[in-house]
Amino acid sequence: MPEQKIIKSTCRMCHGVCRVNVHMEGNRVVKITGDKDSPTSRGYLCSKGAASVDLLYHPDRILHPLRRKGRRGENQWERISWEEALDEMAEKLQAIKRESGPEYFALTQGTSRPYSDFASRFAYAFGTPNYSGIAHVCYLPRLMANAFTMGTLQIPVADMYGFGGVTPSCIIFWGSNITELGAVHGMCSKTVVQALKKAQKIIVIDPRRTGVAAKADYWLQVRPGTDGALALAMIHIIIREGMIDQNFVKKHTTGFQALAEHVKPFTPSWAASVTNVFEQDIVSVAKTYAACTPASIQWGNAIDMSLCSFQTARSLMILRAITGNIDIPGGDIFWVPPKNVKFKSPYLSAEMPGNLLLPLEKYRRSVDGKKANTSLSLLEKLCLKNFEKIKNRYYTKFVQISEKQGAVARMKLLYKLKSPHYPLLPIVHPPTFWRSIANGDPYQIRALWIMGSNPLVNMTNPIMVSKALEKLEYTVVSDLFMTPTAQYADLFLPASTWLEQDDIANQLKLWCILARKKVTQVGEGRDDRDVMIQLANRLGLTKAFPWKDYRAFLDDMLANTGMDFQQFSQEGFLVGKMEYRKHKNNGFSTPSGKVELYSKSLKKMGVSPLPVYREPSVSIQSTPELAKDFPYTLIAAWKIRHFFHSEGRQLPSLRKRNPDPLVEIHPRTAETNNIHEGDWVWLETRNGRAKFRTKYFDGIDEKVLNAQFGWWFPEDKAPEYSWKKSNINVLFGETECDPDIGSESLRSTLCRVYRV
Ligand SMILES: Nc1nc2c(c(=O)[nH]1)N[C@H]1C(S)=C(S)[C@@H](COP(=O)(O)OP(=O)(O)OC[C@H]3O[C@@H](n4cnc5c(=O)[nH]c(N)nc54)[C@H](O)[C@@H]3O)O[C@H]1N2
Ligand SMILES: Nc1nc2c(c(=O)[nH]1)N[C@H]1C(S)=C(S)[C@@H](COP(=O)(O)OP(=O)(O)OC[C@H]3O[C@@H](n4cnc5c(=O)[nH]c(N)nc54)[C@H](O)[C@@H]3O)O[C@H]1N2
Ligand code: SF4
Ligand SMILES: [Mo]
Repeated sequence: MPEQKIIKSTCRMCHGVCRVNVHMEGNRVVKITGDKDSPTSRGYLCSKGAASVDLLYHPDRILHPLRRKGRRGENQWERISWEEALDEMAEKLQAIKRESGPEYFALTQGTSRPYSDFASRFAYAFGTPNYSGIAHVCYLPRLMANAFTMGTLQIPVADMYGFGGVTPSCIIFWGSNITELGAVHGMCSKTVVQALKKAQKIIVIDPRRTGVAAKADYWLQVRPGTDGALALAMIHIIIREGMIDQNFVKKHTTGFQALAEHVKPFTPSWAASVTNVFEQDIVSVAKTYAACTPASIQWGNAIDMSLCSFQTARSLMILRAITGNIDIPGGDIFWVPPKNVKFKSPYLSAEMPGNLLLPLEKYRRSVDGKKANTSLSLLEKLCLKNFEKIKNRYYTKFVQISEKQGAVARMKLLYKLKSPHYPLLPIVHPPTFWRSIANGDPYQIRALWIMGSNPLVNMTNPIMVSKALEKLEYTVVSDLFMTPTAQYADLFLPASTWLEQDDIANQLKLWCILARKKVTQVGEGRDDRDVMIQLANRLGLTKAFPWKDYRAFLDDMLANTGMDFQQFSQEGFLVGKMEYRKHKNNGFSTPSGKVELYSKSLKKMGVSPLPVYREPSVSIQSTPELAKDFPYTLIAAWKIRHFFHSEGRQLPSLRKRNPDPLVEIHPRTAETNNIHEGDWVWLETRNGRAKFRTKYFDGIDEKVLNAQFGWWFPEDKAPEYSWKKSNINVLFGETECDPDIGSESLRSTLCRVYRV
């Protein structure tokens, strides 16, 4: 019998926040259980965490680097060594740099995973501005809203842990489904559930009657995509009723008078007509939120996916500020990260994402910049040249400024350099990025590295993404499995799972870091960060990647704590010492030092300085003619409890819990359309259709449908694995985007439904 032992680690089957026990027999992982002593998760473990063992040993995992043989789509591969793979890749990239310029290489990544901090750093160090991802529909709108309102690249978090002795008296769940999903962006649902039990008032703003909504004091069933209108009306009511926190507003905000004037037209009756919520309910909810302190807003991804995602997030920041709920015990707080940990988060450290490694003039060559391909004036050239010269001196200064004065300074500089179409998006705008590759406009990107992402499934207009993938001369995909996207690769680099990885997990938790321990190794899967370091060595980028390997990087991160990784992993975690009301001594990191209800910086960048509402471009209200043919409002963003995005469809223990792609439909709507529970139906827009199985749900409006996101079928035939069959993104073509930050309206479009 091999030796049995338990190793403590940190799960990463989602963003990863739960501490777990990894049960070993010799070198073999046999089981995962929750860790009762965990400060973040208190023993919690979800179905995905438990399925980690299935993932680790899954027979379809790719365990060696592969080079494509034959034509794309033939699914013919040859196994090569890591040395060969990295040599080949380095050679290709060098050749492209030499022949065309570094910007002809691009890199795109998925949601935050351990490689994240390294991916942008790698792109910028190589010299390309063409770095893209999914942030425009995930987290970034909220992050930027705070940057321009309170000055830091850190979003306020509902004080569910209650380190100050109290948890929120009033909790608004605003477009968040965390209790169903398990964990979201560094917060574990168990903590949230415990805080909910203690709250006096619970308010849910959601088009669907979620589990929390069913027990809430108020459930506002908003029409999808209209949260911005509701938020403005709530500001209106709170100001009109004199329910603001006078003291906080006076001492710590600017622009209150302008705000008060601005929101006058946004009456509850106006909001009622936009959101389909009763006027009286809007008034009651606004008053309850303002009267019940401390109050917090547990906001979710729904805010990030509309045509006014940034503006709506701004309104929610303002609601928190005018009610004085900022950084107080039980309110919406800013975590204090553990002391002395370097690069604790790319958001807090200006250095880690590597923006400044990119020669400044290169920003102007990004494929989504208005100035891409235009030549610089003599004066501009001179400025940039001098800027480059003094960059080293300036660099330190810049890092200091952006860390002290916050995110705004950093954004403004980037904006100047890149002049992007979407002024608040620091990375290349994803839909524009894929369109650029498909059309060779403004120039033809030649090589692409797709790092942990499945854009054929997670991007709108996937048909165009597939055209772009065909256009590329050299594509590298780093992943755990062959996916529809990976089938376009010339080179496949196998990644390691979390059980094969040492790591300092800090995914946006900020108040603590957690140790993840490598417990075993299956095949040759390699940590993505090691791959980047090894490639950087071949490409002469060692200044940006001075570490021998990523273990050395982890040691470096901890260098000032007096521990190395080995010691830290024995401790398990390191927590920051929470402090509340930090603004009392430090003010806010905005140009004015206050919460900017009115933002001059935004005005200068051509963005509305006060929050506004925009109706979805395709909706019952904005396109009534179209609604005759496509009568249902579609939410195309149902994240699934048992899967992380497009992952996990291969894992039997998870797939059996959700074997088919689902759409929620009201039973009466089903009846009208001659549809029964469990039927396969087509959802269709002007752009395309996809197949789903119906699930009856009377907690949704009769005119609204809610479809799962992320589907492809690993069991179906390669190379397509039926990625078009039930891919909700096929219903989106060229789509209008939020003019401020570029997000698509994934929470609201129009469709029809009929039986297959
Ligand atoms: N199990 C699991 N966990 C995950 C993920 C996963 O794929 N699976 N993904 C992770 C990631 S990257 C993210 S971004 C988060 C997302 O997690 P959350 O931030 O919780 O967001 P969602 O679950 O997408 O949606 C939350 C709620 O928004 C509601 N909603 C839909 N449209 C609207 C609208 O227009 N207005 C309002 N107010 N509400 C609306 C939905 O009904 C749902 O209840 O989850 C993370 N955690
Ligand atoms: N219609 C619609 N579109 C959406 C959304 C929606 O709700 N509706 N949600 C959006 C949101 S919020 C997000 S965050 C994105 C998600 O987008 P992504 O984060 O790109 O998620 P996936 O599409 O699942 O692709 C992730 C791939 O990475 C692989 N992988 C997992 N771990 C690792 C690793 O450590 N290293 C490497 N190299 N590979 C790894 C997985 O096997 C998988 O193939 O989708 C967005 N797109
Ligand atoms: S919620 Fe996420 S981190 Fe926690 S057990 Fe589930 S998958 Fe793992
Ligand atoms: Mo996300």
